[in-house]
Amino acid sequence: MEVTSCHAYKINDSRGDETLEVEMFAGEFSAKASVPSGKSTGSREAVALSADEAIKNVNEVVAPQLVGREVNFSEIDKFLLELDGTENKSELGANAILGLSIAVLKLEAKIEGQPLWQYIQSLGCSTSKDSGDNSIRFPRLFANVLNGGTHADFRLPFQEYMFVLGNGLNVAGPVEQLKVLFEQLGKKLKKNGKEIKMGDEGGFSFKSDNIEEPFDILSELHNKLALDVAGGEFFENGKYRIFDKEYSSGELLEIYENLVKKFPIVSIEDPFSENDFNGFKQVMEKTGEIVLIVGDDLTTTNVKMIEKTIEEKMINAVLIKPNQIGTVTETLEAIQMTHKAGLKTIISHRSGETEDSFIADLAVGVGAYGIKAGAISQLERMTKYDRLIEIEKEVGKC
Ligand code: 2PG
Ligand code: MG
Repeated sequence: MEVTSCHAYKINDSRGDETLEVEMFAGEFSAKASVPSGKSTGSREAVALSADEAIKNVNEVVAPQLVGREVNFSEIDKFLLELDGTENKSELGANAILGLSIAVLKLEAKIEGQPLWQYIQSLGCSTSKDSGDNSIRFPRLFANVLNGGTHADFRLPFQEYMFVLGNGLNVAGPVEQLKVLFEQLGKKLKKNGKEIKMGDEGGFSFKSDNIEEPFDILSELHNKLALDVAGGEFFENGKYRIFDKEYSSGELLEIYENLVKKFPIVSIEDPFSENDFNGFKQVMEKTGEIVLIVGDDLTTTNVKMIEKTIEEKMINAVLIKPNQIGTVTETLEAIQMTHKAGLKTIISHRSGETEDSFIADLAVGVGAYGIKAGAISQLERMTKYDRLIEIEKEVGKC
């Protein structure tokens, strides 16, 4: 079937910032996709244009050339990359390209009459494929509960404090558990007399001048904690600044080693700034046996960086964000490369999210180890959890 029409228009994301939604048609079939945006971005990410520019590019540049083409996401991704012609997608905008890329994949799945996760699974990036095991895996929830860094007014030192829930076999149960834990955490913070604000990803944020305090609170409620440090956000002039004190990379490493000894931390994302390669190597050496060291700003869903950082033993897991790279094809290549190397993927939302639940289907479709979808308090995050639960039901019927 061929694309019969396609257009983009403006919507608002969870921060109230403008972004775009793309709608694509093929005969009686249609699909929509919208694009999130990040605040703590890596310098190697593909370039997003303003919503107005991206929409103009979809409607005036791409759409006229898209109509009449076969609904085939990998062919259309190739066409988009050629039309853009830049390394960082700055001509059409990575946001314009991603909206189109996801929309065409969704349309293709609809035409094939398959749920999106199943269609993605058939593309063959799943961890289970190589082992010959065809069972469906559900991602563990890396669920944000405390927000800090640039994602919150009260700047807790690290950007995201998460509970890790689930074991890869189911999802509705872990979501229920998360709801209970999130409520308990809210009550506990209030009882402790904390002034609470909501951060960008829907987690709580409070004032603290003690690095260990959030871990003390969280570890009383749950025994698997994850962190997104977003190390680049407090890196200035070669030093890491926490509570007005400066730390060298080595001193920050000691902080992590102590935290890992003292608290049930199972995963640390971006512990250092994106160019502090030595910091990553050191933390892997010291803690990589027991902790996931996850690349995000370091790797930016880019196969070149993933290859380099895996080879040089800087990470043992990769965060996957489709909008860091711009097309579904390249996102799947990044996932495939990570899985082939025997490492884990965590599929992630952005801090400015939309109601699009694509990452839930992607996570199940590729058999990702985890999903980072935010706190259980904003609609833009809930749509991902709700979609995972829906997929669990669909799997049951397969
Ligand atoms: C991150 C993300 C998402 P942002 O750093 O992992 O949690 O934040 O979208 O602001 O880059
Ligand atoms: Mg991150």
